Amino acid sequence: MQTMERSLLADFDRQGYVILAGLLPDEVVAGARRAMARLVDREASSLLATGRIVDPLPDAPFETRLFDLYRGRIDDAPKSFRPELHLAELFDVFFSPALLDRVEALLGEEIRLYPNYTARPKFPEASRHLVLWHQDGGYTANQAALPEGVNELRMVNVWSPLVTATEANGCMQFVPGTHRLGVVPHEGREHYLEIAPAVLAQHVDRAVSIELDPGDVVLFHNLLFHQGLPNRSEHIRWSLDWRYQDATQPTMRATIGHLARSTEHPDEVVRSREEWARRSFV
Ligand SMILES: O=C(O)CCC(=O)C(=O)O
Repeated sequence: MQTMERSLLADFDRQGYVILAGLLPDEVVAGARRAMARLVDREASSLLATGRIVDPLPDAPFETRLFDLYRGRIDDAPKSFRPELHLAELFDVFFSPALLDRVEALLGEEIRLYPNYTARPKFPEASRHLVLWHQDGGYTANQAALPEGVNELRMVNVWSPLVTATEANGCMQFVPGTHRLGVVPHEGREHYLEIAPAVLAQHVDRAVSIELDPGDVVLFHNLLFHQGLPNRSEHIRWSLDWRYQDATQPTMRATIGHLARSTEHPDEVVRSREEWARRSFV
């Protein structure tokens, strides 16, 4: 095993996350921002067509346009984009060879892009965009329903910003080491689940802020306690989050995702931007 892989595995195992600074090249980030800008264009066209706005603000900056379009009707704004992400440019993000090499070190050779990939335009001060302390496993796992021989879903979560993410605009926070606690109780809140307060209180003082630049990627365990801080800036905190899974396991969802690497089913692997754009959220 190479030194890079050894330290990746050791850090991931110890703290439950690893930051890969500058992993995505500038042109990949620029492509992803262009793709998101097209989604914003679509929102503007639909608002215009239904008479909800008179000015589609074509010259507003990427960092504020979607927010500006929904000013005064924030509750109607999209919280996230998901099926819309079959856009050619995002192939370079989700199927980045450098990223998949790291994921392969963690999960092995059979890798699925899990059917949970999301772009989040986190608006300033909007509670409906606030993701509370949770474990992804708290959403996915009905542990009792796991097939025989499967103790846990082997997954790696990925988060990467499309604008610089800081404490001020709502970067992620993690509590290192909490991936070792298993799935803890969660409670339903208005928009999302939240880790039960009595459990959270025992760990939250060790939270760290994950401030990242575009191109940086953080990999984290799907049982790690994490949240997005509130956005107290005047612009949108745009980010992408997605997950890979050991493709020999079931997704435990009605959707099956897309193969990213496979020696068992090489014909089913997504191989190009065109193919990614042709496929859909399944
Ligand atoms: O981007 C955020 O604020 C939250 C994202 C998240 O919870 C996740 O990626 O699992």
